[in-house]
Amino acid sequence: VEVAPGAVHVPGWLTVERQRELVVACREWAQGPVPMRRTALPGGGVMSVRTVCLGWHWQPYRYTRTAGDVNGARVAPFPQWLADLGRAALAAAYGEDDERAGGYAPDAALVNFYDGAARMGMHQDKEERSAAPVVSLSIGDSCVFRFGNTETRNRPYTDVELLSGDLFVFGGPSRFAFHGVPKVRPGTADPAVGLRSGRLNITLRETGLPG
Ligand code: MD5
Ligand code: FE
Repeated sequence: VEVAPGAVHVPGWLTVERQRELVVACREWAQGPVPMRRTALPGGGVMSVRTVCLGWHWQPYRYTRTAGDVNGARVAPFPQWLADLGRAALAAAYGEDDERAGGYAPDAALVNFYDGAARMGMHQDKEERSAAPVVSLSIGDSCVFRFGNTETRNRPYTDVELLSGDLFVFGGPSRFAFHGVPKVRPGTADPAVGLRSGRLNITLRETGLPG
């Protein structure tokens, strides 16, 4: 389903088995070398979402190899199998023959955990020096995903319900649109995916940074 040019929603793309495997992987990544935590913001606030990164560490508002804002450790490497999953995701969203899928080489993942009260305010992802698409996978509780415009964090925007197993790809003119998560729907997850509560979101990006 194309929500906007380059923004494609593929409901139910991940099988329950694949979701279970990803939940297990996220549990391991959350242990470290850099633990999953709420990101501190420069103004003194703290995000309600908990995050752990692979490949490159995101901190407001840049990518680094080490987590200077957490424990100073180097982030875990970005696994090859996750890049393969990213290429399969683009092929599913854009079509098997689309040139954007084969050349996709994501080198950073942000794994976000939302408890029932977590939110993400409207923002743009513009720390990447690449216009390559962002791949987003949702697991666990469903949420309202607010997909906006490139000009302002306000209207017009479209609210999309993201369910466990859904794939969303943000490319082309949608890559730098404002977006956020105004609401998580506690208790909506299928117990079979193995998350007791909350929502996991795995996003894959090309940073465009050297080596
Ligand atoms: C989430 N995460 O559900 C979302 C999914 C983040 C974040 O927003 O920054 O970690 S990724 C949604 C996204 C990424 C890049 C571009 C656009 C949406 N977009 O143009 O709408 O935790
Ligand atoms: Fe974002």
